[in-house]
Amino acid sequence: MSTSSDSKTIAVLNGPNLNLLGTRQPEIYGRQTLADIEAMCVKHSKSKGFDLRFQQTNIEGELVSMVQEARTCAAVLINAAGYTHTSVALLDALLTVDAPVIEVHLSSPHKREAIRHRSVIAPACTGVIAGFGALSYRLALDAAIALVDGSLGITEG
Ligand code: DHK
Repeated sequence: MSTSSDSKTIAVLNGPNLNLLGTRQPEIYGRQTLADIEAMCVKHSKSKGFDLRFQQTNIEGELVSMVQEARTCAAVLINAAGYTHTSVALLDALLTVDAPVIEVHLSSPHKREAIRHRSVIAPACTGVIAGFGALSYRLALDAAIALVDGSLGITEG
């Protein structure tokens, strides 16, 4: 959890069923628990000088509220899980975030059922990192930090 100003905080928001990581279809999502992923993200972001706000909910409206509360953060990583493919409310919330937003997935949705091929939230995201299991989160943290410190040189898109 963050103890300093939000400008040095990255929010990592997780949607439904991700609390079951470790036992949920491990052949797709891996064997690491969400607590394992949080610990890895805290350690990695700390090594880069950022605090982390790591949250999970199974409830769509709570995820929308978490996005609203993250609007003052330096960057937002979001694995919206099933809501990725359905939630206009989440898209609307993410469109209010000025900071970089990175869409994250453990699996590669494009390799899976057609229903997962469309991301409703993608228009609000700077980019997407998917298919690398728990490593997706670390790669997304690095991408977010590079966007925040300007080293990517990308300001639009
Ligand atoms: C997680 C889920 O729960 C699915 O609904 C998405 C995503 C994919 C993931 O790979 O992290 O389709």
